[in-house]
Amino acid sequence: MPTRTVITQPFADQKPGTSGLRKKVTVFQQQHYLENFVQAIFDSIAAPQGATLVLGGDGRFYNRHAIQVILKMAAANGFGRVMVGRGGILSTPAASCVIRKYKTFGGIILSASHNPGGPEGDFGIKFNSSNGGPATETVTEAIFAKSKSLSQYRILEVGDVQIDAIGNSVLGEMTVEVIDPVADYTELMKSLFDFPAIKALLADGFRIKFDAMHAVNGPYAVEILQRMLGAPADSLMNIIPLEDFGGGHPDPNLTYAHDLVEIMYGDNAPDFGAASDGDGDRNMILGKHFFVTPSDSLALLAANATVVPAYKKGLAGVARSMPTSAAVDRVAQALKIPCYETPTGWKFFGNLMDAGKVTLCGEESFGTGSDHIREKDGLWAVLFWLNILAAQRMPVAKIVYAHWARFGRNVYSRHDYEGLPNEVAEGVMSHIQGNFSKLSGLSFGKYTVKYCDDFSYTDPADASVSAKQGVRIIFTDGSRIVFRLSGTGTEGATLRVYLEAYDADVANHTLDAQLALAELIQIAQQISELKKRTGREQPTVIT
Ligand code: VG1
Ligand code: CO
Repeated sequence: MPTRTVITQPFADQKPGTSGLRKKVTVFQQQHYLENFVQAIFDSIAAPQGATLVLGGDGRFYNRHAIQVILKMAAANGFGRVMVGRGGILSTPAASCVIRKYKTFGGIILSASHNPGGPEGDFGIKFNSSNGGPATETVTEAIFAKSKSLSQYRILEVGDVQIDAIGNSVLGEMTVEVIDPVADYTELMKSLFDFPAIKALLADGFRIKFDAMHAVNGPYAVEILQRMLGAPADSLMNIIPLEDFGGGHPDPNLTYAHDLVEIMYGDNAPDFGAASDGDGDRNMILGKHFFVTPSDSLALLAANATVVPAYKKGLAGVARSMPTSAAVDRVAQALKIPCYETPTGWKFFGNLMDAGKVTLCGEESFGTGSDHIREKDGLWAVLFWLNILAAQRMPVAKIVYAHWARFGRNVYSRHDYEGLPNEVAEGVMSHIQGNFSKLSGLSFGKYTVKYCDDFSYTDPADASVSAKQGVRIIFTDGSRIVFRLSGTGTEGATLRVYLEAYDADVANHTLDAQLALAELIQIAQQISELKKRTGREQPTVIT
């Protein structure tokens, strides 16, 4: 079959962000745009002739087209086999699972995660290495450098390959193997958790509600929660994956998962509620009339890990991203295990896990995971919670209160200012950075600034340095304000303000995080001149 070498011009804007290249679908639809980036990946990863690649995505608009392009390019670039999820579908955690299980060279995941989909929405692509995790900073930099100098790409000139039935077909010298997107992941989950205990919990009338948000996790949830664990059909909602997620924003938080939130805060609310995002790697956990912050969730999973068969021997260590609250640090201290602080994005956890330093990790942005794969994992977190609930047989809120009573509470909130002009957002950041020396030692009411800095991280595995990962203002009592610019947005800039205060005496204080953090929110405004500089009175999203 003829391989065509296409002469092309490089694009200047293919810099991968927090997790891969994310752009508007219309940007990806430019001639050669997708092909260039795929060739930049292939040129940077030095795959041996005949290597195996895993390929799949969250099923959003443009997924099917991109799958065909990548298959034809993989064949023209010397790959021997591509394992593709049926229909081009693989959740991010399932892709990570398949890459590891079959010891493949790596994989390409098509997703813009929690960003909206559809012709006017977003698309994304990223390369994961043989450990199943997002490519390291070094590889990502190489891909970006290559994308800026690329002058040609190779593609097979053939018709489309069938991807809707399980089995093998041939593309040039390459085998296309269509796999069941759910089976390997399901088997892994079964090996980690106490399925009989969870099944018994559900059989005893414990009611759950899982919202797949019309995204990729629908079929996974049907198989695991409904078919294997026996949850009644009405425990699941929005389970049919749609190319535009039903017009919604597949981001499991209190703002965008409002259907579920209404149910969980309504009359006759179920005992447990959860949602996951576009590509299935995020999770939101709710109890009856109760929201568990992701930072607390991570801490709680760590504190209770030994009830889960896979973690019954304890944890090697834990890790959290810098903006994530220090709740898990307190658990690590009590368990006498190490706790690592990394920049935002999952790629940094993978190296710690490969080195055996960390078993559990998480981020404030509704991401939790463990060393079973090298991505965060939405359904895994749901099963972890159900396993704990099956063991403790207490309401979600009670479990969280008991945790706070033991460890104290890291009251936490994130305020996002979306769609700001780039120069305004950067102006806020440099204004704060310019005032570091003036801020140190300054007192604002009961809060005194201990120090401020720009977070920088040296990866213990490859010694790569990631600088300017967010501005931290740390107070003498351990409270923190963090300012950071998002690396996943596709329109203007998103400024994230992370607020955290430690409360040792939870029983006597308000549950309402916004109230409890009111003073810190004021200080954040004052330090950043946010209102004046952005003209915004309120954040776009509060989580
Ligand atoms: C956001 C989150 C970050 C997460 C990333 C990818 O990044 O804050 O914690 O790792 O999304 O998540 P940023 O740069 O916009 O803050 V997902 O579910 O897109 O893979
Ligand atoms: Co995601």
